[in-house]
Amino acid sequence: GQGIVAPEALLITVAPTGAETSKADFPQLPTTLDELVQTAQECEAAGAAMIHVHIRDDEHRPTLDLVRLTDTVQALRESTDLVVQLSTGGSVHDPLDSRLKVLDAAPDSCSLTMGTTNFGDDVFSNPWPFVCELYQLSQERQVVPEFELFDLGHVAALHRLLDRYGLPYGGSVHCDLVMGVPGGMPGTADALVSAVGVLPDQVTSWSATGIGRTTLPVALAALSKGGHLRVGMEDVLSVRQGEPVGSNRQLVARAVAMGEIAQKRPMTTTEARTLLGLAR
Ligand code: KMH
Ligand code: ZN
Repeated sequence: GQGIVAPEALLITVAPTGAETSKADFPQLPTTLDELVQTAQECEAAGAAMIHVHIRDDEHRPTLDLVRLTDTVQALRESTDLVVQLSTGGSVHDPLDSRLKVLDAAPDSCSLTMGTTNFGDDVFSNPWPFVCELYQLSQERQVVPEFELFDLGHVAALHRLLDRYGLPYGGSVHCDLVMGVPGGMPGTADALVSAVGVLPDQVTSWSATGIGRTTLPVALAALSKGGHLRVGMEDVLSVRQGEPVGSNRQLVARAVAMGEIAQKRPMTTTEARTLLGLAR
């Protein structure tokens, strides 16, 4: 009969830190392990189900130090039920071999960017042989990749990767459209619709995030196209013009509110594991 349809579940991923913003410029940025754990707990309580992690050293500089990464994965597992995704993107200065070693920290998931992109005044380097090596390593180590798509060419590369090497560990294919990076695809509804329209058939879920002022147009377009959301201080530092983000929890809460308007409820961590093909 007629009635209220149960809301669909919305995966909210929080990317609380990133590698680009300095602690000096933005003291609210979680850079220590304690701050990260507290942020993770707050964001889980607010409705996030996955965390995309970049870590910092004692001077708050981005690092891919393996001991720290391993400790971070363990601390997040002990203090939350979030799906733990480590960034293999690191910062634009990290060498490719350190980025491959991230998988030694045995996260649930890892980011895997599908091609090189201009990144502001820098270059975020992801040569095809590196993409293939990282992908095969993720299959071997049983880590679920999240394919980061900064450009339409990255979507073409994902077709090529899946055709050549088959499905990821777990059998699900989850992508994240990273839009509005200066040098990547624009953070607009038109670009999102174009990219989503040509995703490989194997894709089982996708999220989107818009950098900076593109965050809201991208989130609204993603919701209307049936996508999931990534939010956090890695991607945006203002909630509106002139108002700095106070906490990652605030951005997760806003994503939950947008989802509610779209009649979607935040996905639980257990549902997220099922979605991503993570046995646990
Ligand atoms: N920090 C950027 C250069 C990822 O985490 O995989 C790359 C990045 C993507 O943030
Ligand atoms: Zn990242």
